[in-house]
Amino acid sequence: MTDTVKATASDIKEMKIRGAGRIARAGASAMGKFAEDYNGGSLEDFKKDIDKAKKIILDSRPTAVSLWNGVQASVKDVGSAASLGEAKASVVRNAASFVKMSSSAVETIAKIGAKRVEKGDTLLTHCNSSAALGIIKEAHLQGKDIKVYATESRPWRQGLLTVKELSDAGVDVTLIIDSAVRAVMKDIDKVFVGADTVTSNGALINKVGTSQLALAANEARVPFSVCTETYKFSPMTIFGDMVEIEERDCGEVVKADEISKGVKIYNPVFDTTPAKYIDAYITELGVISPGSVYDVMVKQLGNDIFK
Ligand code: RUB
Repeated sequence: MTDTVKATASDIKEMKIRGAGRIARAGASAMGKFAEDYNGGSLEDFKKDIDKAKKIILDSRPTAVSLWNGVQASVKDVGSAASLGEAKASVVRNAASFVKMSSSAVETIAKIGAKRVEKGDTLLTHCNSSAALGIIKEAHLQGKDIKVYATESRPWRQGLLTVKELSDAGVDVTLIIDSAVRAVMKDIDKVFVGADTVTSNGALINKVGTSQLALAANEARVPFSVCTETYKFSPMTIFGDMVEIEERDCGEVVKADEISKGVKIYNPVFDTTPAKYIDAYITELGVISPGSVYDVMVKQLGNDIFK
């Protein structure tokens, strides 16, 4: 197996590469590099080896379907290739086109979403989502004079990346601890978060804490929008598959010497926000309701999926 595949999987597992869009692009790029460097003998060997490479990448993080979709998009033509050369070329081509499509989707979402931000708005975001931050930075560039509250996002504290990115861009940003969300909600006009996976019934799986933020927004009648590329829509959920919520090591929450022996620690890193708390999905295809997610999925996959 190439070093790139193993190194990418390890970087994703250890969160050196993180965020649903980034891991999808990294996974696709690793598949492209694997195909480019492949010097095995036959098409049959390549098919077996690329399946192994795919598994290594997909096993790195279980929740974000973007990773699955990025890898799958890269290998989709291997099965129908007539020669080894054709199979390799298809993976290189498809991986590059996924990466290009993914980056351009984030730019389109920024343009579409910025229209939903009004002059003087105070926004709230959670964790570190490139799709959500794209919208916020675009609104700022358009001179909308916004303020942003960003959650710390324990235990990895991705909120520190968010406040750096926003303050570097010149945005007026305030860091809050995760439990301060309800305390600041009275000052918030709109919430923008990202997505790891979106299910066929319009529910959102995103960084743990997103669902309580959505509840607080709902109680205060603050619009809650999810900023997401449509490759974070999970086709498997149409067929009833559940989304696995990743649990990470308890050492990420607290050091062993900070806590009494025998105390259990539970560290789920994502949670599920039901569709009823979501006002809009802001995607590269436009602003859609949670109830339209299924239709978009089926349109993208084609009706053949039911055969
Ligand atoms: C990141 C997270 C982000 C989504 C969307 O979690 O939950 O909100 O991945 O990000 P983690 P993006 O840090 O555990 O990967 O919009 O960049 O794809």
